Amino acid sequence: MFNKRALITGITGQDGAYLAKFLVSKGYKVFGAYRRSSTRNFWRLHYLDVKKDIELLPVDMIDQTSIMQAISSCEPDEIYNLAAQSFVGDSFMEPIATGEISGLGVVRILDTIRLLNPKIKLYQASTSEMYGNSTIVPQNEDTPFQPSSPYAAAKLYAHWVVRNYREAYGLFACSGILFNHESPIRGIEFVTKKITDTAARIKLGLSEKLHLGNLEAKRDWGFAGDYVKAMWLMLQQPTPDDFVIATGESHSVQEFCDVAFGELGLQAKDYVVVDQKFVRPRDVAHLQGDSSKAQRMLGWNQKETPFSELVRMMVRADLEKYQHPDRFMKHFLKHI
Ligand code: NAP
Ligand code: G4F
Repeated sequence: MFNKRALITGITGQDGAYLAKFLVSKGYKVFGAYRRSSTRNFWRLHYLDVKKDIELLPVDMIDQTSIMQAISSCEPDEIYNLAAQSFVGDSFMEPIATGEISGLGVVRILDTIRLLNPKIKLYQASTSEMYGNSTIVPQNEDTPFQPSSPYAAAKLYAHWVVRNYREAYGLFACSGILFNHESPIRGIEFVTKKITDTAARIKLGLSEKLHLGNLEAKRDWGFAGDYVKAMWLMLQQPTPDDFVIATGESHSVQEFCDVAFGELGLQAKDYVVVDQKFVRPRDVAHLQGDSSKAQRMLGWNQKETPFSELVRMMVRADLEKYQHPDRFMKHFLKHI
């Protein structure tokens, strides 16, 4: 009936929702691992209309027992470890929690796989943040890592441990080194969503200014919907390996603002204010990825959603959210 069984950790996050949608479309039985909280948090799954198609399992990445129980009960062929404390800014304020969740979390999964069923394939969500302030641009799989935040250091530990379990125990474990990817359901704390959300509010007279930190930082921004396909492709290969996933283009935060406000017929310079509160103790200046290995070996297409289309998609979704709050609120109301 179902082709395969997949367990996704971080199901309530941006990538969890897009990956669930993608795997369901491929005929998978999808299990979603979520952490218990006082308020239910499944709005992204409703937004993409996929909540009805998945089975939810309670898992906290700092709790080995919950991980073991979930994996032994759903018997997955593939596990996608997307759960993380994923906000770089907060990792400076919560370095230990970040290390536990984003670093050690995957070891708990790897050991469960090793002891329970070494045939289970694992995808680990590695990140371009691991390159830090590398002077080499663009970055590929051979570029040396220079993590510049507690988040990046935790993810680099996870990255190496995945590789170590692959070599030491022969597990089918892959890391995707994904560059920034965004969407209409991106978390509001990330700069792209903060820009498109505030620009839409300004357009409608609901806000006056947009307060940001470092406007010079450059990122390689792609669309999350395109990137989850690469995660799946990695686990369909004959041998496990690590791959960079990126568009190959970078833009500054300032440029993102210009395109987003321009989309609404406004000029960013009239609204953007630099606020030291949003400048990090140490920032990463320029990330731009070279995904030629993934294009060659996975057949992944880096050009599917161009930068301008991504910004437009996000701005339009935010405008619609404030113009028709009832349509957006229904995703929250569904699970109350
Ligand atoms: P996200 O929206 O922040 O989602 C993170 C997910 O992790 C959420 O479901 C969150 O649950 C869950 N989580 C956090 N702490 C947990 C814990 N202790 N136990 C169980 N679950 C926990 O992140 P994303 O953008 O989808 O990214 C997915 C993964 O890719 C992350 O590992 C991220 O670090 C990595 N990554 C992202 C990007 C990017 O640009 N998006 C680039 C490279 C790598 P709650 O909803 O309960 O908080
Ligand atoms: O949107 P950001 O917070 O993303 P960042 O730090 O690049 O991290 C994201 O991408 C990583 C992949 O490279 C992921 F691993 C990670 O989980 C996350 O998804 O910040 C982007 C840039 C930074 O240089 C930041 O300093 O924007 C700059 N920025 C300027 N003003 C701001 C702001 N960032 C945020 N979040 N908020 C601001 O007001």
